[in-house]
Order: sequence, then C-alpha cells, then structure tokens
Amino acid sequence: MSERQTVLVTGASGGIGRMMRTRLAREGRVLRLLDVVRPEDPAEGEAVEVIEASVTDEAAMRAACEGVEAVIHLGGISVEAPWEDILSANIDGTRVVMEAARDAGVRRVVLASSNHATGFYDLENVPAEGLPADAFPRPDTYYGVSKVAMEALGSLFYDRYGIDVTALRIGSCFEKPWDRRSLWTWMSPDDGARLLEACLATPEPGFRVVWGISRNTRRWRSLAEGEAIGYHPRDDSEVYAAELLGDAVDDGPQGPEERLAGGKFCFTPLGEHMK
Ligand code: 15L
Repeated sequence: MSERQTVLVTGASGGIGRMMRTRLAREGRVLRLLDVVRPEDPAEGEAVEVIEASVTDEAAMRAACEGVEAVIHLGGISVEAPWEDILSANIDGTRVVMEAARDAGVRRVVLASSNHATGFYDLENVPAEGLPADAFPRPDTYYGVSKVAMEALGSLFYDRYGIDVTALRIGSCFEKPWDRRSLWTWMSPDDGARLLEACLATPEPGFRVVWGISRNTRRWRSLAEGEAIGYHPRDDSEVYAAELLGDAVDDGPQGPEERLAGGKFCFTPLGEHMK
C-alpha cells in the first residue's frame, strides 16, 4: 500500500463504526467516514474526513471512493426490517458501494456480513472443529437474506473485476457479551479492529468469507479461515461468564432460541421492525 492510505468506512456512525474509529487510526492513514447520520467532525489532529450520505446515493458513493485504497462497508440496516427497506439499504446499497469502488479503481473491499446469513444452523449438528466460515447460507430473516446477497455481490465483483473482497460473518460485536448466546457469538471491539486490519493487510485474499468472532472458549464457529488471513483474536468472552451466568448450571444450548445459531432472529416475524 502507498504511504498515505485512505480507507473509506461506510456506516461510520453505527455501533461498530463508532467503536472502530479510534481503533483503526494509524500513522499515514486517513479514515474517510460516511454515514446518513453525519459522523462527528474530526478532533484536533485526527486524520479523518466526514461525509454525510447514504450508501444508496450513487453520485455520493462515487465521489467518496475517489482516491481510496480500501472500503470497509459497514453501512445498512443491522436488524430485521420491512423487505423494501432491507432491499434498498442493504442489497441495493451494497451494489452501489461495489460499483462505485470498481469505477474508482478501489482494489479491496471488506463487507460486514453477519452470522444471520447462517442463522438456521442447529448447534447440535455443527462439526467439532466449528462451523466453517463459508457454510452454505441458511438465513434467518430478510436481514439475513440481504447479507447472503451482499456476499454474492462480493463474489461477483471479485470474479468479474478482480476486486479483493472479504465478507465477515460478524457475530455480536459489542463492548461486552450480555447473555448466554453472546458468550458464543461475541467479537470484542479490539478483535474487530484486529480482523479489519488483517483484511486490509493480507496479500491477495481474493474472495473469501471469515467469521467475525473472538477466541471464545464457547465458540462453535471455526477460527481457521480468519487465521489464514492473519486474524489472531485475543479476547475470550469466558471472562464474563461468571458475571452473566452466576451459579446457574450450564448444560449448553437450552431450547430452540439457543440451539439455532441466529437466536431470536429465527423467531422474529419476517419483515417486522426489530428493536
Ligand atoms: C447482527 O447481525 C446484528 O447486526 C447485531 O445487532 C446483533 O444482533 C448480532 O447480529 C447478533 O447476532 O448478536
């Protein structure tokens, strides 16, 4: 990569985007932050540019991709929602991002897919080494379907135009896990930044799919695909287990909401706004 590297981050005002802002700051790197909700102006000395725009705005995305070395596409709706909204923000939005990246000559794109692309896997049937990152899609919602479409667009733009695309099937990226399921699915913000750095640095990734999770003792997803691109997670949700579970006997997944990978997403009415 050249000395001054501009990285465009879409969805920069969202949960993950905000947590990554300081973590992705590097000497010689400019973060170009884009969101429909205007990202905060740069602090003194912060190498940040802000753009208030939607990922569905073709002209704005084209301009945002100028001079960019890599795009981290986090933008879109992050839970279940009406089909028309998902279609526009997540599926069409990803198409617009990929086309703008191609037209601007961007060589690398990282896509925030989700574990909900595979939400209907039953944890009782996953292999001992963990569910592979490229397990065939089994989406649990229209939201999950949009993540499958996102991955398909990434694959298409790699095969057609040679843009390196890594799709991250992100688990639960929050400061801390909050319940039993998130002990399995957690990705710490620091590991999230490690994963994004690995995606930016690995030579010639081509198109691939990687889980976005930490080194959780209770994980049931494979870390191998991440390790292959230099992602070596360091955090483990287990440090929160006692605080979350107390003395409760823990016999593994209990009931369908815990047995299915997507948890409550598998049971939320399709197309209904989820909180
Ligand atoms: C996701 O894809 C959502 O964006 C996030 O809000 C969490 O619900 C996460 O999955 C999860 O499965 O915990």
